[in-house]
Amino acid sequence: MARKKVADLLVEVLAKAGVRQIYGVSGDSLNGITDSIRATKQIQWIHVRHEETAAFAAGAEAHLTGRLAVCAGSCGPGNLHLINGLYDCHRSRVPVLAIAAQIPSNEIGSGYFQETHPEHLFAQCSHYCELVSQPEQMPRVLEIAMQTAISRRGVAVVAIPGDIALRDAVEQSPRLHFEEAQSSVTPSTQEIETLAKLLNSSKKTTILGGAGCAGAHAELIALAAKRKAPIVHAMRGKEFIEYDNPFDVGMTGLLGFSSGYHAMMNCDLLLMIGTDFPYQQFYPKDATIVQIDLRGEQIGRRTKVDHAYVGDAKSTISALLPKLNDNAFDEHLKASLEHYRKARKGLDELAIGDPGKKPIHPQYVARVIDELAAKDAVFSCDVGTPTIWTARYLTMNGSRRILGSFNHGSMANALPQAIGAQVSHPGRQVISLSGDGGIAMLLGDLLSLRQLKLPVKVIVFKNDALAFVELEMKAAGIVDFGTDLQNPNFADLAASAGLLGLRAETPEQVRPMITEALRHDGPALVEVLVNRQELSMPPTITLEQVKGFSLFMLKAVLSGRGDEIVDLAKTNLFR
Ligand SMILES: Cc1ncc(C[n+]2csc(CCOP(=O)(O)OP(=O)(O)O)c2C)c(N)n1
Repeated sequence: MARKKVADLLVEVLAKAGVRQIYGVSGDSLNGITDSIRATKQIQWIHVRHEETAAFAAGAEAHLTGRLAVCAGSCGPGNLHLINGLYDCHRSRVPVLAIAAQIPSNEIGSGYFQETHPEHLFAQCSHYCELVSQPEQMPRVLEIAMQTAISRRGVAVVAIPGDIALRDAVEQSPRLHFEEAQSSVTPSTQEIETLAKLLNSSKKTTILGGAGCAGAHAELIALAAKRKAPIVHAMRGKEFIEYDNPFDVGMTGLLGFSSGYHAMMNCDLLLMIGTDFPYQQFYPKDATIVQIDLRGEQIGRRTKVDHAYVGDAKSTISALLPKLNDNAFDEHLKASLEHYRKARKGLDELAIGDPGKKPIHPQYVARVIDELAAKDAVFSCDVGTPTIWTARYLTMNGSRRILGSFNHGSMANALPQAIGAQVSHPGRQVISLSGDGGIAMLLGDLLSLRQLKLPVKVIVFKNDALAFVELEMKAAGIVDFGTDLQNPNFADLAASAGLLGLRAETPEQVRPMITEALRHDGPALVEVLVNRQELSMPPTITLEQVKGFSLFMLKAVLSGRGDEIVDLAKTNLFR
């Protein structure tokens, strides 16, 4: 019988921990590991075209399953390409292990071909990054890496030279045999008492919830019901908070709209739960601010905080609920809900498909996707305007999921994340809302959809621009520059890559084409020619920004581009 190699042991440990696929691009220093993967039936090698895709895909899998996902890159450039995707995984706090193959161990430090130092390179985007320099370290280093990624939620990297992977294993089997910890964290009884008193004495509480509210939907709603508190959510909280929620008043911040903004600004107590919502200017100045977070280091990073509690959302709210009184004052809630109704109406009015009107409103495209998508669809949205349309027009229901690059904010995330979603959830409908800039940035992996037989549906919002940046420039009073995209016909391009390729030029074509794509038994891409000038500005506009807009208009008129002026009156988001 062939002797077990370090690479075999590595694959065995991963398989035993439930890893079913590894995303990556092969290369000499990885050959030992890919060869062990080939030899096992338990783990599939998911061959993508760019390592960044591999990292994003692993991150998507980890986000959807809550379990460890794995990506790999060969030495030097191969693992450098992982970095941006790993930053995204790390900042989104999803457990991902990266296997960074390294040059031959006896060449390290000599400036050898493709030499880099992964321990330094990955330091900022991982909780743990170690080099395996002899077989005796395995599987211990790998197991520590896995434990760290899972327990601290984030990235761990194992750098392993190709020659070490091919050496005989010293230990013969995995060392760790325990289930993942399922502990809960609750503030002390005294703290819960104080928190209850605070809440009971507030008439106008607003809740701001984030991804930390996952799994605490019922508790959150019960809390809001008792305290008649409107609930604002951050983008990463959308999939966990928005559905079946009579207290929902939408979002604030750069993606949000006026009702979320005003609910936060008009409260006397802001209760932040499981959120690291980043924009300081959207926090109230005069309200008492209470923050509950599982991670103490997170508290007070964004705003002044008057009272802080370390605990998870579910157990903290559960402990709190019996101590809360019913709030007799419901004016704040009523006003916030009414505001939301109006804001929602305004948003809905922007999502119409005026017959014959070109270019098409992107909001309409998002609305149609929302209406046609499966009840348990997984959506991914590119950074840029697709994230805004996702925030505003995709409806959650507790089964649907959303993937994005909401903390790291990297372009080109949607297609790679859709790949990870579809690989790990073969039976589910996966839809990528892609920008034309975003899809082009990792275009090579459109080819992966056919090669890997993944029936992902890609909807390209084709506005021939880096439109979000263009909008930022306008808001800052800068004439837009460097944002034009000269695009191919993405539908033809997709067709030549073996996908169903469709192109919607009029609103009338949007629904039938998206329907056809969703029904298609295989990957499909629909490019929709959408309006480049669609306004997607934040809920309040500061004086500075108004000035910016006027300045932009002036400059645009002076440079003969008056026709491109954004029609501010078109939106009622600023009310
Ligand atoms: C890797 C990376 N490069 C640049 C940016 C800055 N950026 C943010 S959104 C955006 C435009 C995205 O364009 P596109 O995908 O076409 O979407 P649109 O906003 O036009 O709908 C850019 C360039 C970024 N976030 N990430």
